[in-house]
Amino acid sequence: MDDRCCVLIGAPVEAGAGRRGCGMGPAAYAAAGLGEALAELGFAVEHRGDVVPGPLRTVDHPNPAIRNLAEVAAWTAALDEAAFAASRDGFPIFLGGDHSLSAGTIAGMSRRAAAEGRALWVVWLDAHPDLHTLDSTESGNLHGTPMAYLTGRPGFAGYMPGPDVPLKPEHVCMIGLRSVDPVERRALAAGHVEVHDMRSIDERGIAAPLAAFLERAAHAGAMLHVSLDVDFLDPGIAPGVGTTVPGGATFREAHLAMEMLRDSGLVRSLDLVELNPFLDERGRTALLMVDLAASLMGRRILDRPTRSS
Ligand code: HAR
Ligand code: MN
Ligand code: MN
Ligand code: MN
Repeated sequence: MDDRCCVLIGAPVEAGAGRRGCGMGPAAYAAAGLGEALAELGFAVEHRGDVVPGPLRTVDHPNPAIRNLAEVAAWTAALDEAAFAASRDGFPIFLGGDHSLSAGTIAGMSRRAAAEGRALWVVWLDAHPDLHTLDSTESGNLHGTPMAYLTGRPGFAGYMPGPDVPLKPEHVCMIGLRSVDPVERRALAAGHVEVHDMRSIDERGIAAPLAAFLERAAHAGAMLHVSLDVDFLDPGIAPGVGTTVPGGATFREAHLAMEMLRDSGLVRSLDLVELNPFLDERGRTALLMVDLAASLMGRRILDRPTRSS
């Protein structure tokens, strides 16, 4: 793997979200200058274009609420392959698209880690744990399910393609939670996922819990994946998302998390998810996500371009 090469992979999936618009994400990241920002940091940037999902296999599920299961399953299989392949060549950045895409990208990265004799660990930055199963989702929006799929909760077999190498819940750290459904709360209480909700960030800050998780990951020789959902951020700074939840991370909390993740040296891949350009205001959410990605990829605070507003 060439660690000075960045592979940009479009994942314009919106079948998992409750509203349209996430499919425009990859174009918005291009317009917001993601490629240029990475090149400025010294990366060779490979634009691999948009992943194309395979043919739909119609799958009926007894839960009548579920929407677009065949589409999400097809995206998951294609993104699993794309992630496994891209991570051989460089550092993949997956440009969403709604959060259902992480079912594929993280499964593919988990296979990559296994191929290198390591385990994949995940930092999940989100207002939501996305821990619904196909049986428990009431909204039927499958972007609320990838973490259940990835950690091997029951009920996905026969409907979804994998995952070949499930994540261990104790290798997952969720930061920023503030919208958790009762079923998800029970799953978190019974499981071993590390959770730092916004109450805990308010009280302790973001640095201490993240540093502790990164130390645990480093000690284990982990390969780390970061999944950044726009709604991790406070809607006041990131309005371009379909599921705004008040009380999210601030500008500096988010940048500090990216800077610390960078300094860990463990991160091998990144999802940028849930950007909805149709709901954005003059590109500000897209620009902020690009800015955060640049921090994760090594832009230091004193190198930031100055901006007046
Ligand atoms: N838990 C809710 C549901 O299942 C909301 C899920 C929203 N998920 C995202 N990604 N926007 O985090 O419908
Ligand atoms: Mn999410
Ligand atoms: Mn979310
Ligand atoms: Mn372990």
